[in-house]
Amino acid sequence: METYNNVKNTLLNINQDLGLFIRKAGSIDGLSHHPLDAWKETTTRIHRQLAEEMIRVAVVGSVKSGKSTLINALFGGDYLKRGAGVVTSIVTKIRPGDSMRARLEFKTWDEINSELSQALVLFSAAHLGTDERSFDITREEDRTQLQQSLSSLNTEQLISNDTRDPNSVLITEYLKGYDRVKSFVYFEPSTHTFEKKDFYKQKDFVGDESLALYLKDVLLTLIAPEGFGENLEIADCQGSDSPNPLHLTMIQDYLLYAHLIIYVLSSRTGLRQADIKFLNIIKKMGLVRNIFFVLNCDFSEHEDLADLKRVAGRVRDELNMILPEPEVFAFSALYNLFNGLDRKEAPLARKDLLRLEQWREETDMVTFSDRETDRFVKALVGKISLNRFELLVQSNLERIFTVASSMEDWVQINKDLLNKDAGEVQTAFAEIDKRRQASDRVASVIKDTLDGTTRKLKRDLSVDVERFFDVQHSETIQGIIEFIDSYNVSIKDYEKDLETSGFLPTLYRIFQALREATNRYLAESVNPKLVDLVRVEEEKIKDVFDQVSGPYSLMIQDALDQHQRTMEKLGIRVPQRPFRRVEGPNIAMVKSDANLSIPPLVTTMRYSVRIKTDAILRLGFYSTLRTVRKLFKKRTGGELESAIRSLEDSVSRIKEQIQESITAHHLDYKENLKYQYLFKLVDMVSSTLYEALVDRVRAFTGSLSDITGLMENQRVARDQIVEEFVSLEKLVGGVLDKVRKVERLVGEQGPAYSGGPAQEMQITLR
Ligand SMILES: Nc1nc2c(ncn2[C@@H]2O[C@H](COP(=O)(O)OP(=O)(O)O)[C@@H](O)[C@H]2O)c(=O)[nH]1
Ligand SMILES: [Mg+2]
Repeated sequence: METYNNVKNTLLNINQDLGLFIRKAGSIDGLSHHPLDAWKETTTRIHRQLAEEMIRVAVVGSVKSGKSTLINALFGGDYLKRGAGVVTSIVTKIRPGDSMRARLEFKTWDEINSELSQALVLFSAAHLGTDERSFDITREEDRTQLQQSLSSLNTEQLISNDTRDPNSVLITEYLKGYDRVKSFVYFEPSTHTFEKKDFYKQKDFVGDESLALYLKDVLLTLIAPEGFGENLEIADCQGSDSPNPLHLTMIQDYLLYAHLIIYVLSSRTGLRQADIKFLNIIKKMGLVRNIFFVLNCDFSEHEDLADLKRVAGRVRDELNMILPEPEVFAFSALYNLFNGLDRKEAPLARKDLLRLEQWREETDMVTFSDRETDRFVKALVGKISLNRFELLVQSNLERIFTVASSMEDWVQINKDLLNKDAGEVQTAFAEIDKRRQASDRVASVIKDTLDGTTRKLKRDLSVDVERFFDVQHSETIQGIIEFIDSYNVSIKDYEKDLETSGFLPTLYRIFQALREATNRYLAESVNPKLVDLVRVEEEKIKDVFDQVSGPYSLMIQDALDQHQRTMEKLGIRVPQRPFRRVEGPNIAMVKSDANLSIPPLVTTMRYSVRIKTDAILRLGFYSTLRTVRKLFKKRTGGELESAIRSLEDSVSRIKEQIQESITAHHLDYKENLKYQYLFKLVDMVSSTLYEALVDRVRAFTGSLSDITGLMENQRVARDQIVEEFVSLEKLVGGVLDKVRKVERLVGEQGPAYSGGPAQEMQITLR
């Protein structure tokens, strides 16, 4: 066996044979399509799984740690923008393919407007001096007005605590990019593909904040080094340390589906506070099992190899305190990238070439880095292969085997029946009909009890979910409420703002600070708990169905034994093969088959839309906005005091508003989680198990009665039909041979695969 791709292609090939079988069998006149339809559905699913299912690798780490550089080095070219910024932290996905392409998906105008309206909560009131109304960026008037109010703000108003107010940054960038991007954006989702010589234009797009902001998704297709294979997605996830908690949440959403995390650290900085925080979040989300750490070594930063090793040792020790036995690889991604390009004789910028030459002289460090790079690539490819085998090959091989064996039985039974005379057939039918009734009963018992199990399970899950989201008693929801309550807004700090900017802008700024802090709390404390809840519930689902699949399996085995005996008695030869226990369905597989995913975590942050500005501004102060400013100029002590009191009052109303809208929003999330995810998953797992069980007996008894018609009506054509069955028999026999061959290969190679195939790879990483 060469690589995973060969196995995959063989499986696809076998699956095609199964499809051919179904088509041929379907063309035999007078046959019922009953078992055929079920097989067809299965083969379609297998095809989709094999062709589309991705192994996902998430590359994460602080800004400028070298994520993009590492991915570039892996793919051997400067494809991703290095040193990109932080306003937009879009997840860039890279998949191997046969040509270079960049597919940019744009947000819709509605999505953009909704994002802007969230940023504009209280902003308009504070800066436009007008009432809130829904903002529409496509209206020139709205843009002009917003632009004017932005430029009327002084720098002091835009910068708080040394950082620019993230919402005005967002608004500014959106306005800045509008003209250049408007021809790409529509009310419907739209994409644009850059390819061939235009490929690199994507870098201008992604690298420019004001354009990148309009992007929803970026997918690059790159020619991968041999050995990477297909079905692979590597994601450049920037933003784990972004000041905007929404970015962190976007990464969390990706991590939920990642099979492997590559965590990049820079040797210039080592492990930083932001890393520790993020790693703890990953840990809370239950995702620490598959992490590789890359310590991206800057050769220029280290005196000598000993120094580099010291840093590596320290990082390892520090990581060890967060998670057990971290796998750390220390090498220079930029050196690998430059070196790879240089060896491919790709032109390097003069400055880069000079750096490369300088680094090459550091032979100790280069040798060390090369060794570590090899070790990393081997581990990476090994991990990917292992995942592929577990996720794609093993379970699909099992499915293919089940379908093929059923087909084999079905052909055998039909063929033998066709060779009997009318009397014998009559007897056979009477017997088989009895068997069919018996297995129908088994099937319906299974169905009923499974339905019962499903209902009870849903009730249990519902109780857990309700408890998690309960407004009064849930630790999580109460945690949010308490967090907001205890968030200390020291009005004193805002006195100066009050004087310079006036009442509403100050209120706006307090609101911003509070909302950012709340979002951060949601991202860091609530989302991990939510993910953990889902994991626990999925485990529950798995356990329940694992438990019931045992007894059901026995029932099926029993029914099958009886079928076998009946068939033998009737002189129908059915291939003997050992009974394979029907296992509880693989949850990951069911999820992917049904395209199920939990409601995105980012949606938990869209509560702002519910905030009622007028409730915050209800105070008479609002109407006297302009006079207030004047009053401050006079600095009458009593008036300042009353303004401060009003501010305090408004802050508590802001808090209430945020609390209310978050609570309401979480109720929505809860409903979605239950009905759109968990319940659907339960139903899918249940029906998958049912199908798997009943499939086993279907070949024996499924719609055999139809063959009576076939034989009576078409006695003349009988020989021809027998021939068709013989050819089907050959086809399915061939399939089973191939399946056994692949099984042997996988059996031999499977476990060794974790370290095996790297030798076959010609990754040009260095
Ligand atoms: N000197 C040096 N610079 C590096 C190295 N790796 C990355 N860089 C530079 O550091 C900057 C940030 O790297 P980038 O890959 O964009 O980081 P990201 O934000 O994590 O994607 C870029 O300008 C890179 O060229 C390295 O090993 N040595
Ligand atoms: Mg980057």
